[in-house]
Amino acid sequence: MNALIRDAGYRCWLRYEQIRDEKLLEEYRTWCASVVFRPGTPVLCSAKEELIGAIKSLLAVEVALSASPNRDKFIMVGKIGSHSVIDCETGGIEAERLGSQGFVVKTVKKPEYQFILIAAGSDQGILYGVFHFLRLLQMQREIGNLNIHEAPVNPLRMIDHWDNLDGTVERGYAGKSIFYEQNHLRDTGHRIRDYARLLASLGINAVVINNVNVHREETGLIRGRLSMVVKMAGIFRNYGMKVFLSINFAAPIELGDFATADPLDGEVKEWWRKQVQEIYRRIPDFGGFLVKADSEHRPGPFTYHRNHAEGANMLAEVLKPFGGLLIWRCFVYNCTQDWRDQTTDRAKAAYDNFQPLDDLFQENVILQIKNGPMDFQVREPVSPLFGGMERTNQMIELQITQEYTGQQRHLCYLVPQWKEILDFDTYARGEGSTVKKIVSGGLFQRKNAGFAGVANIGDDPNWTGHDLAQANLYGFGRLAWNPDLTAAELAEEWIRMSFSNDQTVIDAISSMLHTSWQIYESYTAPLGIGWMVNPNYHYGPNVDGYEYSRWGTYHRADSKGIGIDRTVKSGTGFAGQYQAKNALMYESSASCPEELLLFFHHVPYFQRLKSGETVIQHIYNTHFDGVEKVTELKEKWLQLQNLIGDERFARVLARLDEQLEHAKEWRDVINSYFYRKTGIPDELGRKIF
Ligand code: GCV
Repeated sequence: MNALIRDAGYRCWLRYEQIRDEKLLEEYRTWCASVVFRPGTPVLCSAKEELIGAIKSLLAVEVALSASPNRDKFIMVGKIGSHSVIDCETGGIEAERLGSQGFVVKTVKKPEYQFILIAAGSDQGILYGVFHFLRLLQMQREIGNLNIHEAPVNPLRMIDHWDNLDGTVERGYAGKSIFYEQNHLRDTGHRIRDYARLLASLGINAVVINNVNVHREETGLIRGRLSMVVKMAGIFRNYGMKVFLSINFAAPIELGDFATADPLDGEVKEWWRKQVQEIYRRIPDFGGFLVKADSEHRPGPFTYHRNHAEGANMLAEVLKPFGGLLIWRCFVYNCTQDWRDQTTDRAKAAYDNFQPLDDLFQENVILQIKNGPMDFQVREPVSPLFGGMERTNQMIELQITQEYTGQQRHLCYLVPQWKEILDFDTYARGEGSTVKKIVSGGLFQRKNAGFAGVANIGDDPNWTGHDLAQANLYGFGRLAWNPDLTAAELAEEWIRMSFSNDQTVIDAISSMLHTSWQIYESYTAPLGIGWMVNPNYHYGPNVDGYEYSRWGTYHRADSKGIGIDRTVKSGTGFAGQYQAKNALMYESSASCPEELLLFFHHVPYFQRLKSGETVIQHIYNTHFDGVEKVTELKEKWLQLQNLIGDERFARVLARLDEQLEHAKEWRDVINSYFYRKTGIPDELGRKIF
């Protein structure tokens, strides 16, 4: 059956559709019909299978695989140091430039033969090089004069799964877990393997396979159910990825061995040492642990009056002999705190808890810091911890799954948001101290650093529910490899590989993706206000709904004004957690970026914005505009009716219809709430329900 007609979206960006352009097809065939490759390890076998399978599918050609050149044009794949031809061609490249995971893709032209060389110093590098080459073919790029050297900017490029052993996925919007079902591994065969292929194609090198909220069943993954982890590690290993586990800090109690989990208790540490020893005996390349402690009712060192460095270091020390990492989350706040008093502020909690501990963490501890000080809202400032801890390893945590950004029912391309965050200048070491330079380890010369993204996939046939949400997984992985790639470049790559190389399709989907985040923001929570969602499941408009709003709203709207005063002068003092230049910028409502105005300031509804409109009118306008813009998104999509397959066309259209209805609901609920609260009518006389 024609794949364009029956298309579940399963192949994502590894579709390898046959190229139709005859000239290009011929040109590619002359290079690709012969491959010189001697794969001797599982990772290299994965690379070989991918390469051969993709060439066959893209070019409809049989591939001759050999150990040494026997044609005048071919592809040669191999490790630097394994073949004199490869060494000769890569001789001038300093090993440092490639690092342990980089690669070379190069067209070599000799009088007697010509070939495309894919070479690296490691198996992983070769796998990434192969995927890069296949990306070029899928994007129909010229391959006759290649000279590409790439190495990942970030050492750790990790996907965090919030999957539970019962098969549910916390904040999952694309079906059930692909890993687990009723406390067993679901399918160790094709689906997890295909997922590993998708991740490896982006350069992901680490996967946390269970939820950071570790329930009793998942606690058993370190003991009792370890064989499940062994199996998963085997699948991911073949694609160059290490497996990590989220652990329960109180596991010694939870598993019934002790009455305490005090990190300074020698027996507790010994207990952890034994578990870790056994894990490494069975999984010698195990990555390490991820810990959510003292947060949202999770146990942690505070119970024993210990700080987070004491908690993390105990675990880091037992992992260290095996080369394991201990990733400790900074999402620590007291969700039961009554914050009616004007100085208590959840936004301050992470910095208050961790900044004083700078320099106290072991070398194999990495602090995993959410991009913002709150919790993955549609708009937040950057967490002041970036740039606030120069002597501690840090990695950024981004949420690919769209908890607060439309739950994969609304289109929201998150790459532009992430780019803003990564390019934010913290000024920690003067101008140019961007977040991306901190989380790469570059700015403060840290070896352990990187990116983590909370997965947005499930067992829906298309992995992400909304077909266009695949672009977020793609964009995350590519940015983790190279944060300098632009949102536009990434969108284009993704569209070309996932949909078509037709310019009309590229232009239409690019424009939909690029506008989508701001559209979503406009009809949900403009000016940085956030949180106006239904309790617990965090979907749909409810101005006072958020569960921890029970002691006073998160937006502090009254009849006169709205927003949270986070200034040092008169508010919670959060603005003062930034380096001076940013602290000053946020302190004054005149210099505070308008999109964050209500995050930092409580302002009267009649305050004028730069556009000349009042805050209240801006709220009304954006909500009306947002709905209009969703209508335009839908119109753009309708233009593609005959240019992409019917199934994907229909699925996305259904989501856009749903989005339009929900955008109207947002508009009406928010606007009428503020009208009731303020009594101020819409200047343009529109009906506010
Ligand atoms: C895994 C938010 C989410 C929780 C999530 C938590 C976290 O609060 O709503 O579901 O828990 O963040 O990141 O730990």
